[in-house]
Amino acid sequence: MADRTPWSLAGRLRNLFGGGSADAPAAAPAEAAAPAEAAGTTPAALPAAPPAVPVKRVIDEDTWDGLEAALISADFGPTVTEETIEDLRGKVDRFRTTDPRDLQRMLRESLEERLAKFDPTLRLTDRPAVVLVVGVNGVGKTTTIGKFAKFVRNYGRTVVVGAADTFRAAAVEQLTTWAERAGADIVRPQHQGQDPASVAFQTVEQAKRNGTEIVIIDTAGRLHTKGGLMDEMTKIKRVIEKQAPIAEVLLVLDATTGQNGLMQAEAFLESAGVTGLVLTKLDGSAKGGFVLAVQERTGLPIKLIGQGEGIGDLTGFTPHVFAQNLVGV
Ligand SMILES: Nc1nc2c(ncn2[C@@H]2O[C@H](COP(=O)(O)OP(=O)(O)O)[C@@H](O)[C@H]2O)c(=O)[nH]1
Ligand SMILES: [Mg+2]
Repeated sequence: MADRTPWSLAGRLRNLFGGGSADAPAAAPAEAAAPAEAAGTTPAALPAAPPAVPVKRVIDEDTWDGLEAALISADFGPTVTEETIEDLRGKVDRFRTTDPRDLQRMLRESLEERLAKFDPTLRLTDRPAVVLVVGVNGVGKTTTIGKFAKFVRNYGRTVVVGAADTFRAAAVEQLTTWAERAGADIVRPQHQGQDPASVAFQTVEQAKRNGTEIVIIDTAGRLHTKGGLMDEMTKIKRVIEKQAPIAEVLLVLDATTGQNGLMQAEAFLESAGVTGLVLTKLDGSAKGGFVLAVQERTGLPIKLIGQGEGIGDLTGFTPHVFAQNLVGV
């Protein structure tokens, strides 16, 4: 993750605080992103580098205004932004510092502290460990499953994926391709539109028969009626639990849609018994701050981060690294 994230916040803060010099090597990630962007491998979501302005040597009201604007534009949301500024004003007073570089370091610490209040550990010790992946259409569920299957295969675990998004043949084909690439088995519906719960059931059944260690179930993201969704999720969970406990229910959120995406996903939060979040598309996004807001809004830990469409573009979530990449020190 460290060298992949094009954090626009870090760039803005560098202008504001004057970080990113030799004594702040962690600012490198923001710069490392530039060649990929130039080569066209990163969506053109990054604002052009702001013109060089003389960096302030002391913390003044302009510094606080600039910091507030930077946090808001990085999608921290008004609550986190306000609380963070208040916390930092208190610290700056207490430590009697006027150096903007101290403020930048305090910001990193403050964000890291908040990010670390949630436990990002994936619970995969059951055998089989059943992981259900939910979320609205297009957020990256199927892609995440492909990457996640590879992620656990790299640790030598055996994996079977279940194509319980049964309504579109293309969805089954997409998952089949990912399973092949990841070296995972797949259970497909016998016919289009087969009851998703029965596919989930058969997947867990096959895992138990073959001694497969990890089961990952793909689901449809249709937000038909809330009641319908709730019924479908309850049924899928119930039939799985007849065979094995569910280890994780991962709600996938598209980081580029920010707070709006979270609202769309709220039905899943209520009905699916979510145990953790996956944030996707953080590669093309200037919105890293959403990460913090979303944990606090949902009370759920982020467990995985998707940063691209390649099979290796999934990592666990490390508050320290994340805060460092956000702030640039
Ligand atoms: N840039 C980027 N694109 C992603 C990421 N994850 C998924 N996508 C893309 O988002 C689109 C929808 O993904 P898909 O897995 O089909 O979403 P689903 O409908 O939730 O299963 C596809 O074009 C994916 O390639 C990511 O982390 N970064
Ligand atoms: Mg899908």
